[in-house]
Amino acid sequence: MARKKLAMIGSGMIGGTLAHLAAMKELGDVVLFDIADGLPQGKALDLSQAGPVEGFDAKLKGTSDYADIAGADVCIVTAGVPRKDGMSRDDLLGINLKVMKAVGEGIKQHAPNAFVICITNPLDAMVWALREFSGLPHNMVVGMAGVLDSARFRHFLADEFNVSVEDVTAFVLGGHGDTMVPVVQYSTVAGIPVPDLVEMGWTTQDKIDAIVKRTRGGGGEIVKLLGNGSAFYAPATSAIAMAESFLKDKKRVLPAAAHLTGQYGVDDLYVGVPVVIGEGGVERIVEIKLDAEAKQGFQVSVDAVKELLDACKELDGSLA
Ligand code: A3D
Repeated sequence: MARKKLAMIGSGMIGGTLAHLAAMKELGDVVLFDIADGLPQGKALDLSQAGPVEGFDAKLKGTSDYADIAGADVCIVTAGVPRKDGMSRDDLLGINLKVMKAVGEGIKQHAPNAFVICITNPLDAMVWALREFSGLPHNMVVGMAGVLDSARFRHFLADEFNVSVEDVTAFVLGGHGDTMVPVVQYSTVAGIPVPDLVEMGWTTQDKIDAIVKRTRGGGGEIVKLLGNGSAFYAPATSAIAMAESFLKDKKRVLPAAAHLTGQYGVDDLYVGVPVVIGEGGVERIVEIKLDAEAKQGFQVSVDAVKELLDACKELDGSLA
């Protein structure tokens, strides 16, 4: 069986970590693409030299030529500029929209059958624009945010309850940003919903509210600490989980920014919802029942995404 091929479009902090994880997991051969000359080549060579130590067999190639991504099974897009302290994700819009155009055209030409995972911020707008520029089917283009946001929520909950992260599940819906909606009613410890755990005296509502707030600001907290750049380990791991579900047809149920066509009352927007990812890309959108509070939060989030799309359409007439 031929090895799979993964193309990391953008070889910065997340791109390099993605390549490292993909190689360590032997998901396939890896192409690191970037416009910064030398960076993808340097990282590819460095990672290749980790192979003999770790014992992974993956060919890694660094390039600035889109022709090298030809035939990729998966493309993970981090190309663009990350958020700096004091900068909102939305400030990135103008710069990264142009990057999505170049990347979308590159994928369209060289890897039109790939499953494409977008990470570039502002996520929900960039994944929509990338899909438009690439012309790929909607089910083959998805945004990574929910796996990361729910991992942050799970980490904080596991810490609070002093239990294994493995036994904590959490759902975060809506756009990636300050309006995301961590859904407490669907978050559990070994199947026990968090509201029941509050009743059982495991924690207090105030503490859960504080965790929800910290989850929403999870990206910003790390940006502030790092001082230069944004989170990269957990974002990369999250995208690799999505890629793996596609490559191995695992059919995992993961929160992701998916194209909605009427689900949750939303049409032609990418918003974070639970989806099934398998060999067919996004194979199913899971429409869960939300309580009134989550519904309202979801709507605020959807409105924020809509606003960003309007801004994109204004910036690039071809998207209108
Ligand atoms: P960084 O280390 O700066 O890497 C970005 C790379 O993109 C750089 O190496 C650039 O040279 C490269 N690049 C710029 N323009 C192009 C282009 N036209 N074609 C190819 N490559 C290009 O950033 P990072 O890896 O830390 O973050 C990447 C993106 O992910 C940023 O937009 C972040 O805001 C975003 N991000 C999203 C999440 C989500 O949860 C959605 C989390 C963390 C970061």
